[in-house]
Amino acid sequence: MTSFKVTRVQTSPIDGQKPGTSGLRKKVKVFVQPHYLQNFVQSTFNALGADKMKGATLVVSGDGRYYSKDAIQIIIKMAAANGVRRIWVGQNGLLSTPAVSAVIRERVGADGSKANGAFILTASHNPGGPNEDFGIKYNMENGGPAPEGITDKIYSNTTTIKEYLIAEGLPDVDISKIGLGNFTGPDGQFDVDVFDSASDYVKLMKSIFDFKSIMNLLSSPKFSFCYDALHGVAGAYAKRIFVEELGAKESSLLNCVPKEDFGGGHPDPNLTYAKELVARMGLSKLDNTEDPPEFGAAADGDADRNMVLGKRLPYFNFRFFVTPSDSVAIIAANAVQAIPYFSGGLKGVARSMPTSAALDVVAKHLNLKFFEVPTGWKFFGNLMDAGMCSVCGEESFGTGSDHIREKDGIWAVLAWLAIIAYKNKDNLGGDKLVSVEDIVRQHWSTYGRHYYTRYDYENVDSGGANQLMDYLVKLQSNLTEVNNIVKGIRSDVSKVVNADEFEYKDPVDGSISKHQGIRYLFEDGSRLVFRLSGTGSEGATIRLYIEQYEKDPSKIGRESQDALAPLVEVALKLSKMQEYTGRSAPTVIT
Ligand code: VG1
Ligand code: CO
Repeated sequence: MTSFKVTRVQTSPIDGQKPGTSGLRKKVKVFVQPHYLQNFVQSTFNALGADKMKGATLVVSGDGRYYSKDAIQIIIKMAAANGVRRIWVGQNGLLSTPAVSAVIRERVGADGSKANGAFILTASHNPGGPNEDFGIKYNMENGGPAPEGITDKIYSNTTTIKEYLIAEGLPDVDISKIGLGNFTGPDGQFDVDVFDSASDYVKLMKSIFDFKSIMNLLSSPKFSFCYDALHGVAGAYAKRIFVEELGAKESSLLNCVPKEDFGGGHPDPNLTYAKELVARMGLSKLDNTEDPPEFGAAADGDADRNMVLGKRLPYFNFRFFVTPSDSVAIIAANAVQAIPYFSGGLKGVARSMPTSAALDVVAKHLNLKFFEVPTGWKFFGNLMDAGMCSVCGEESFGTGSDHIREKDGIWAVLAWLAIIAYKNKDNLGGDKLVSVEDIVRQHWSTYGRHYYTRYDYENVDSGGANQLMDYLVKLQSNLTEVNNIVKGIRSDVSKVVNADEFEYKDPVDGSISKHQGIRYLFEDGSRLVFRLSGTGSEGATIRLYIEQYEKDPSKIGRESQDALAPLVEVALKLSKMQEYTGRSAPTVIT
């Protein structure tokens, strides 16, 4: 057995290692600087405590982006030196973010061991490659992202760090082959277990959904399906689940080979970046090829996000887009009937603050506990651990449930397939499929429709972005002035009745999170929300969220950009967007 020694390497603090909404994300060029990754990893070990690390089992893997393989070898050596007993690595270093969460919660090692936490190597929906982004975050024993208490401690450790520990004499581990490697160090035995990236996750999905009913749907000549992994890690799971388990055609998969640079694309599943899927869903008739698929979906780099599209008639240039805010509401409304895991009822539902209130209306109708939390998945975990929440979601293409403690892109697609299968259960022999569009329109006619859009201004000057936010906060102290400005812009929008910065008190541990977004709330339920992104790696990104509720069934069928035009105009002028950012249009509209 190869043995290793522990070396203490002198280092000094590096600026800017504060974890954002979901871990530390920076350009690869920043991460490869001497000691950069090492400082962050040691600061994490120190934040968790040497006692906790001694004898621990940690998962290390990610979405396979550029620099992951080097980072995995460094983390293995540092873990060994910090007294960790076992490292679990998905084959080739690949594990989707939801699969990491599932592995922490479900996997049992050959010797009966369970994982204590994980380093997830991803910058999620940010592009990858030598000139793009890398990222790292730590997940806890419950499978969820480290809470703010821990990430604050990690950050403060990065500002005082003096040394890190690394194993000397430990060879690089071959992570391309499944198997166990044993080594010895000063603390005794150290193992590296390379395992199949998909099997634990596939097993979990099979325990949640009725795969047989989804298979029936997929094999029906009336149904057709398309999944775009945007060359992210979802591809590794899509093939196993949709093709091998559920019998979808191999040709249903687009961009399902994981690549270090996501094929040069931006692995963000929205109408702007998921270009191939969008084309397949809307433009096929132009090429005289087949009809567009009935159902299309996409994932982001680490497979925790999802976009759901349906066929829309006429095909020309159209597809039916399900807003993520509607998606979580529709899943919650149908979960008990369509998904065996929920057959005993839902414990409660939750959404992030900027997500539309579509879920609120479902919660009210079904008499469910309801929570509104700040942006980022870490806030849902406490509710789920306390048995208060079953289904939750964010407007940013994140949907999930208490089966794990991360959002789950493939789970969301399976949930939609389960709902379509359920709605068509007595109808697969009939003539017309109950389509994605039918399901959404039925939902709107029962619950009303939340028109919703998000404008992102990416990579704007940080100074201007901060000034805009400061201005909007200041304005909030005088609602009369706000309403004068609003009336001057458009006389046909309702009145602002409240304006604040969102603050959250966790009902489980009592912790308080302040400054979680600026809200302008209107009398008719409309909302404007402004936030600065916490996941970018350069400059600032301003997110503007615009929402309007419509209960009148005769008015729920409009195009959302038309319905929201007055509020959009108010939002842009009220915030002086162009003045502060120099931008006349957003980078992305969803
Ligand atoms: C964004 C989204 C947020 C999501 C986060 C991580 O954060 O708005 O809802 O939880 O990304 O998603 P921000 O701070 O940039 O708005 V993922 O899939 O990038 O880990
Ligand atoms: Co992601």
